[in-house]
Amino acid sequence: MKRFSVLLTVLLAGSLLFSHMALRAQEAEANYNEAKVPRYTLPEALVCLDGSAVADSQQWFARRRPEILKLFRDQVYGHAPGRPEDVSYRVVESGEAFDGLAVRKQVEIKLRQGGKKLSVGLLLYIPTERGKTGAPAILGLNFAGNHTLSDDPAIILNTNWMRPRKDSGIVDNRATEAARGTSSSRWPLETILRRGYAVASAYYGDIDPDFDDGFRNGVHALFDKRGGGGQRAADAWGSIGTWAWGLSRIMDYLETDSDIDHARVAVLGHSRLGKTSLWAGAQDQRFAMVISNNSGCGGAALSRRAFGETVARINESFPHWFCENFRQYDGRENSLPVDQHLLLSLIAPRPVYVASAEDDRWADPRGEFLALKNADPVYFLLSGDTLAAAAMPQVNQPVIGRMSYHLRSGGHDVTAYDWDKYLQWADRYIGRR
Ligand code: GTR
Repeated sequence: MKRFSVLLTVLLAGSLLFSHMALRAQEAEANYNEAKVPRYTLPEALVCLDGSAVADSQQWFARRRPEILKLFRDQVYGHAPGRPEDVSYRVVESGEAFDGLAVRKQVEIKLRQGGKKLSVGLLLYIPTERGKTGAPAILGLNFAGNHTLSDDPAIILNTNWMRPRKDSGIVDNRATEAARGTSSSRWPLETILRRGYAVASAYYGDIDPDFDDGFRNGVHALFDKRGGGGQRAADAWGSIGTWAWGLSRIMDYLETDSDIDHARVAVLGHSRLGKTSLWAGAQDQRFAMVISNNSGCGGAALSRRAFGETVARINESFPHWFCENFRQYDGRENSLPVDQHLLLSLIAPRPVYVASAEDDRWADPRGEFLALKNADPVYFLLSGDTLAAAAMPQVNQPVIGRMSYHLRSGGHDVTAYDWDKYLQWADRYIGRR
């Protein structure tokens, strides 16, 4: 038995190393040359599929918005179910945190469907000083367990499968004490709390473990229906769809918690979780604001530019992220009926923040900027606001407004700089009252 598990660990480490090397090789051979970006025409945000123009917000919300949402569901992320048959919430732990700055609450969200169940562990820090309607909150999933956000010893160690962390050489797929606080640079909790915001986070693997298992584990197990021959529908949800759905289930809980002002919740995510926060914000209008940190391909970046990571590459490396239909567009981005400017348009008129990093060419910073810029017509129609920059701004010159953008110096990460800008922006719309 022991020998077997040693063998398994060696095999897992070997295959991880191999996939890591394969990924690096892909990154090296991708196109980073602006002159080689193919010619493309973006689908128009304000023209319906039948060719009629959208003239006002009523037509946008009644016709064009549902049409675009359906296209993303059919062709990109897949369709998600509604709320499960049964949901229950249990506060499993609470206490004072950070010398009285906040209250910590850990809530078990139990979802049941078709005789099966799934638990999501929500970690909440709520500022002690908050208004009558509760605190505004920033909600985001995390990559490696709630216990990695802070070295607060009261945070429950997650017992689910953990994605091995190539950056730190950890191939262990179980949470360990040693991992406490290892993501704290990405979650400056005390700074956020001092500014008056609550933080809500859950481990994304609680909703769906991030590996390709044929869509059998996580929340897929609760809902997936297979047709003849065990086939899934070509528009059945992938993992990004499940994580976004999980954010909405957390929002269901926040609506019941009077310590939180659920009308003032911003959803944030980095990288694959940035793709997730955009898709969650696009579908669920209860999210007051949406932040995409370095979300790249399948997130804020225009697919048609095929710069850095492409549709074909992402589908090959992460076959479980999108729906099966998305593969039709491998190398055929021009035939996609949508592009990511339309995903951002679905968030309008709610404030949206797209952030890129200069050295994160794999995520195509210019493509992220251009997607946001091309959401201008919808934002203008609904709010009168547009992105206050005609061309891509210089490094570390943020453009802040209802539509916000920055290109930070440095690489693929969430840093103090990013948070500083997000909080400045959030203060304008959902800040302290
Ligand atoms: C990369 C992937 C990106 C991004 C990133 C992450 O390997 O190619 O699309 O999602 O992972 O989530 O860290």
